[in-house]
Amino acid sequence: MYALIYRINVTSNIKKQFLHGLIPMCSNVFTIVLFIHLLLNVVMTDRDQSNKELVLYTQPSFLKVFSKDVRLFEVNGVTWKVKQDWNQLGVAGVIWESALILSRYLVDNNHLIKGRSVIELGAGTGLVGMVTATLGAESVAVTDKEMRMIQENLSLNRDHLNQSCITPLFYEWGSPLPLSSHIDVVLGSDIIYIEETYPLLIHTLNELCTSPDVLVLLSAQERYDKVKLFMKQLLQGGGFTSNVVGTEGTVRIFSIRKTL
Ligand SMILES: C[S@@+](CC[C@H](N)C(=O)[O-])C[C@H]1O[C@@H](n2cnc3c(N)ncnc32)[C@H](O)[C@@H]1O
Ligand SMILES: *[C@@H]1O[C@H](CO)[C@@H](O)[C@H](O)[C@H]1NC(C)=O
Ligand SMILES: CC(=O)N[C@H]1CO[C@H](CO)[C@@H](O)[C@@H]1O
Repeated sequence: MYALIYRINVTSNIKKQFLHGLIPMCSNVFTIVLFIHLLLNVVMTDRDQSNKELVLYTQPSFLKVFSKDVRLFEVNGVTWKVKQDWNQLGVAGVIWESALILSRYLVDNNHLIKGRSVIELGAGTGLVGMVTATLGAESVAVTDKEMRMIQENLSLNRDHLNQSCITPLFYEWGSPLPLSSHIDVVLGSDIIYIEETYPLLIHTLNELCTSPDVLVLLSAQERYDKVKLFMKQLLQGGGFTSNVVGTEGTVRIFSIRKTL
């Protein structure tokens, strides 16, 4: 109110001075806003370890494909739509080759899935879990610490899915399991990539594998020695055995079970 009365009373001379002062003032405000924006950007980028990891090993040629909004995949006679959101969600938002390869492996070996209770860890866009749900699984829990892509995708592909068979669940490795029911099969595609999470992931596998009957299938792209290191920790410290049951290009599928 005071400012309003002040403005009405200013003479044209003061008005001119006021306007001259306004331009530098605006540019100062702009500079401050820009600075805060940049600062936040640095803080946010630094906070997400997985985004940083990604930059190290992804070839630039991949990025072009990933930036497309919706990609179509033909698996098990169904055309799956997978929405990709590279900019907003980093690794959770793009579909990886190993997801396709694991999906196709499951289609070819659907006896491993039929009638089983399945959990997918680090599901990302949810393709593996969705394909699994069409192979006669009793139930499929698709889990990740980033849920938005899974949700969107389940709804994009709902025509192909039996809704009572597939459940999206928030789950971060190492934390208490998101479900109490017995699990027969654990799936994970391209989830071996952040060394700091290996002990958490191994802890989760230990919780899920209550006996050697529980089957774990992990697909992984060989990058540096990351996968080798994970397997070493899993076999030596974790009490598991592992066999390579499929290889396609640089992607391997590991069949893992708890030792007695
Ligand atoms: C490289 S992506 C693979 C996604 C998907 N499985 C695929 O193959 O397309 C790794 C996924 O693991 C998830 N992830 C990473 N760390 C996690 C953690 N500690 N707990 C749960 N999920 C995690 C990420 O959100 C991401 O979706
Ligand atoms: C959907 O899934 C549930 C739970 O696995 C199952 O009982 C039901 O028969 C399925 N429905 C169809 C149409 O396949
Ligand atoms: C099965 C399931 O939970 N589907 C979800 C897919 O995403 C939509 C929108 O985000 C949800 O409303 C559905 O519940």
